Amino acid sequence: MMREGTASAVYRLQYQAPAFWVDTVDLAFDLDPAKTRVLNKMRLRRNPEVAAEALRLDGEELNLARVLVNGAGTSFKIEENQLVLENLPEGNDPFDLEIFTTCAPEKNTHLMGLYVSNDTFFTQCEAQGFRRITYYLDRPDVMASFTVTLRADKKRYPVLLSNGNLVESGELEGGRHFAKWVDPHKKPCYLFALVAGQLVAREQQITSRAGKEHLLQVYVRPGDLGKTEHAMNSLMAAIAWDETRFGLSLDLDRFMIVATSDFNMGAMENKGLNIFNTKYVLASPSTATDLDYANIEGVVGHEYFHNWTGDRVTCRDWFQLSLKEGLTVFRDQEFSMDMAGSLSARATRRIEDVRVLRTAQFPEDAGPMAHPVRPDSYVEINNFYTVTVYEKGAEVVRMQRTLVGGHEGFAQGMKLYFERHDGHAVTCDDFAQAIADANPGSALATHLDQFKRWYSQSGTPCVKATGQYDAAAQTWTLTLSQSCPATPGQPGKLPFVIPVAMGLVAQDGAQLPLQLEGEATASGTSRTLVLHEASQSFTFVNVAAEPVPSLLRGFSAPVILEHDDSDAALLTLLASDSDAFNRWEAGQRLLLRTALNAIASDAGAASVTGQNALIPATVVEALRTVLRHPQLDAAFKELVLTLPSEAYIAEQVEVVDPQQIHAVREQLRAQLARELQADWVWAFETHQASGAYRPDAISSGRRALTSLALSMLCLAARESGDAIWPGKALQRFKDAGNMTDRLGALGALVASGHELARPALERFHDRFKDDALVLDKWFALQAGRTDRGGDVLPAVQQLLKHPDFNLKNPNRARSLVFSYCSANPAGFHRQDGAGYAFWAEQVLLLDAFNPQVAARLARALDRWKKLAEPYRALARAAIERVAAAPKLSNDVRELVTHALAD
Ligand code: B3K
Ligand code: ZN
Repeated sequence: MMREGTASAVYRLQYQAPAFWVDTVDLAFDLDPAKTRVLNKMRLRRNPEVAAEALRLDGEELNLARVLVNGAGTSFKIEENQLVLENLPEGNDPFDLEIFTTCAPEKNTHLMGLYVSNDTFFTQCEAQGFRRITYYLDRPDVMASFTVTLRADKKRYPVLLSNGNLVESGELEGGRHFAKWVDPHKKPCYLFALVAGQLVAREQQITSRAGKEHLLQVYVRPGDLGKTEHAMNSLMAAIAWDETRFGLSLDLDRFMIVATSDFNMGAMENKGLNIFNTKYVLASPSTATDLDYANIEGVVGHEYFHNWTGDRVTCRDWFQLSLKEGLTVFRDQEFSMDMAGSLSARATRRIEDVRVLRTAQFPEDAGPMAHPVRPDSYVEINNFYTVTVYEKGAEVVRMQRTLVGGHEGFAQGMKLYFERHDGHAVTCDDFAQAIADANPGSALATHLDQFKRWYSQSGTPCVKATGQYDAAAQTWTLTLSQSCPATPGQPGKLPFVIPVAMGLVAQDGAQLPLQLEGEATASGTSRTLVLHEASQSFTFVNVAAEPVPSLLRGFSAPVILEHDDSDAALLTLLASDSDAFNRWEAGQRLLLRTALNAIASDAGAASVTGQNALIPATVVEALRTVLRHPQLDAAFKELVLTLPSEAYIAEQVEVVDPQQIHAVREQLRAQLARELQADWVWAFETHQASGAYRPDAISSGRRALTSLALSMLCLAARESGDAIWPGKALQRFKDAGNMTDRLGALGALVASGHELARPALERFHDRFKDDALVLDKWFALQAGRTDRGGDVLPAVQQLLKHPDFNLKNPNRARSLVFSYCSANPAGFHRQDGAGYAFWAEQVLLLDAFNPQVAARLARALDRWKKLAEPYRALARAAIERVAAAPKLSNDVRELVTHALAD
């Protein structure tokens, strides 16, 4: 059902404390898919600090049967999804409120609130799903003690779970049974959860460093138990990590994870009862790739870390979402880095995180949905679970760590944050204040107010760097200037506080000791400059020869760095920078430069299979050196040898012709395939992983490099017409001992457009047709094809009719529709606009039953204004078609309204 009318915006500055507090909630559920009864008994009291007559409780799609105040009937009214009670007892004494409602979980296609998947009940309450379960003060600053009783048919729903501790369970009449759960911690209702169904669990008893016993459980459908080992290992590792790194221990006797195959997002951190998309739980070597294994570790860590950063200390209001999300992403990134081990494996993780930031968040910050890390207004909060709030938010936390001098100071800040705010709902300001207060005298404390502009100003700042060498004085002066483009609602910006980690590299590759003017001696070869004015200069002394600057090491701030180093300087960094991130970055900049030059001169207009040598020979040689390097990790090599994505290249040009960008990138790929052919053969043959599958950083790096080599060899074979490598790819596809290698080989065949791809795809389907997560990969691979001269749409249309396709399942929808619209620019941006028409159709179809998933898809055309004609006009028409639909959710309406705004 669609909400009627258009909801209005909510503003951060209009925050008001709740007029009532809820002390306790006692919920009793009689679970039935068609009609679930919910008895909600609350103890409330007035908030003496807020003068309000009426209690307004949120509720959506509920059937209200009874309202009692202190056991007696009372008058009430329903006003726009709120239950309004005006005749409440006077004074500040607590009173009892009992509300009896019913709802229909089996009809809940939004997958928000209480819903059914595979005859199992699940809930999703963040951000505002609890109001679809019962009338409540559905806001994160109302924290209450929850008691939950679940009653259901015992045979059909043998497992009954909710947050906290199981205090009682037993039989009821008529084949029913019950379980009563008490959560020892107060929580906002968005962290409430229940699960009921036929599930089995992998269990693990652990003793924490503090000496406490805990039971860990991972619940899945019968048959999937064998795929839960990695999730459980990840959970144990996350628990140990949080104790060691931050002194934060598990505060529950029992911690549960439950997997469901129908889920709008990745996972949810409900207190003690995390609910996960199966994609982030289930893994076996034969069905999951290295990426899946890494994602499971990251997401299990992320949700577990929320137990403190999110659950114990939560958000005052939803504008503060990054308080928990930015911080928790930062924590999961650090966890994954620590798990990766070696220095170079850590750098690999950092590169991957920065890639996400630059290919997804930077465009968001430059497009119609640009918003600050702490937004100022929203219509639908679900639209603000964005890469800005999450990934840029994590960078804002990372910069705070840098500005207090590193982990020690940051850990002190976290300690103070919990001392001050444990058990409370707070703001982003409270967080930054705690980190700064624990580090008096730090750059963060000195510039705190200005630093907080990272929370309030949207847009990606640009830092322009120029270096001036004075041979006579032996000084090198770096001038850094910052600016930030206008974004919707923010025409002008004030300077940010930008930590710029840097070093100087000699022409021969040596890392130079750094001594700033005024310093007595040189110290170290890397340091962090703090740029806080519009423009600042830093002079280094005792610099014997003109150095090559390595700026923004480790990507120390989420900015666009403009520095016109020569190719020679970038080649020096690629060969010798001690900072692995900047080493990679130097290679990417060389390749990007090549791509942009080719685009400017329209070299991509030549046929894709043409033999244009666009990449300078020196760069090809440097890449060969990296590929053949005896010390570098395979994972790092794979990142260096992978070209910047089409989406990233598109962000660097004023007017985007997606087909031209694709053609140019394909030319570059073909050139690397051709000119490094012997090296690819060598890489393929020498990096074969042997022995049993292990998802560690070293072995997954070897697999990544062999898969890249194989796809390059198949590409080169396409040009030369040789059949050996496609044949080898098919053989590898058949013989592979794990999904990473199998999918890598299949991907290489598909991308090269070889005729062997078709039977291989059929074989893959036959073998994995009963495994939903693997089938998702099968759909995604085909939707992402670019080998047909951009004509993949007919195949996508055909796949929509495939008996295994189901738009109602979010994972499946993502695997086909999103893979095509959001991850295949060459297939999607067609001269005839048919890709956009398809997009509009799918957005509207999805919106009719799942607005949240529809809204995600709606964002695929965010950057339409940047497109060249005819794409631009066709895209606009498609967005207008969606905007003109007679029925539209607030979710999608908010996005298309932004997209079409001037
Ligand atoms: N907090 C949830 C996301 C909820 C999304 C609601 N639309 C998952 C996470 O970030 O851990
Ligand atoms: Zn999160």
